[in-house]
Amino acid sequence: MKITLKKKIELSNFLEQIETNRNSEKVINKLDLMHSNPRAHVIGITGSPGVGKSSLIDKLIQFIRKNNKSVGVIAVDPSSRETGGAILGDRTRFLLDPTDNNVFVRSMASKNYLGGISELTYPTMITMRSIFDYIIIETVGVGQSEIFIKDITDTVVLCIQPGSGDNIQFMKSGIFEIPNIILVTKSDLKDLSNLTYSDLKGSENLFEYDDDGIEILKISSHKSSGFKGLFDVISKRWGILKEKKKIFNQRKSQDISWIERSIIDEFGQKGKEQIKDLMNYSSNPFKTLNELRNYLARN
Ligand SMILES: Nc1nc2c(ncn2[C@@H]2O[C@H](COP(=O)(O)OP(=O)(O)O)[C@@H](O)[C@H]2O)c(=O)[nH]1
Ligand SMILES: [Mg+2]
Repeated sequence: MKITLKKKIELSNFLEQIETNRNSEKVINKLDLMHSNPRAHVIGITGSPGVGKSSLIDKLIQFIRKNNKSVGVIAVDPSSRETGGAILGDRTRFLLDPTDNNVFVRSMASKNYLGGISELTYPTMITMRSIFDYIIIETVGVGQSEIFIKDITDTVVLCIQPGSGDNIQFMKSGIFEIPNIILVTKSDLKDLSNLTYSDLKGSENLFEYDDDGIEILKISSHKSSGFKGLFDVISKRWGILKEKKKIFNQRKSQDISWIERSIIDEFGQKGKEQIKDLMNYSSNPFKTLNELRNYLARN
């Protein structure tokens, strides 16, 4: 599907409305409508700062566009604790063609929302998911945000810096239960990346946590190598998710997590306890959350 300039402007405007007027009935209804019309495969890219996530996404954008598909990118910046501002270094890293309507990038600061992911990430993702063929969400791997990326994406890609202690550290923290795909980045650094790759391959059995297993690949953004392989793996996974209807259940439990996190964020753990028996979610997460919020505000 080709995206027109008009559509892109509409999208921008609606994302502004989400930021300024998230609890209005109009916005809630529109969000639920978009939620029930998903289109994209949502891919999360995470890993330590400097591992090469943004460079990789830049290449992925080009790859997707060459295949005539559309892509939306959400870059979540960790806010600096002191200033509350985002480190918006990523914005400039993507080499975008300003006349191409089939690419759309949104940067957001993570503020203090639980898990380091902005409270706006979920509604932004839902909106963009109904429009583009692919959504890519970049988050810095800082402990908890890795866990929460799983709550807003269909597929998690964890990037590992060659020669770093990343793999050992991740394994200790149990973060190897999170990714579906592990990428050793900067594979142009041959010796280091080969070493890290074989380390990971050697421990593969430790992180085959579900029946679909995990894919481990090497990639270089500088050499543009490994992207076809990555894309094949992404497509294969999408096929499995859809065929087994796993995607439906996975997204439904993500909706529930988001509702609960939003309640905790606003009303604390006590709020979550109060709504425990009221939670009977099937569809319309935004309306559901709004009703629960109204209930808690009254009680
Ligand atoms: N050698 C090499 N360096 C890379 C590659 N990809 C990224 N880098 C470098 O790694 C640094 C961090 O890259 P960036 O994409 O900003 O990482 P991010 O913080 O994870 O988003 C930059 O200096 C990049 O030039 C690669 O494929 N090979
Ligand atoms: Mg980056």
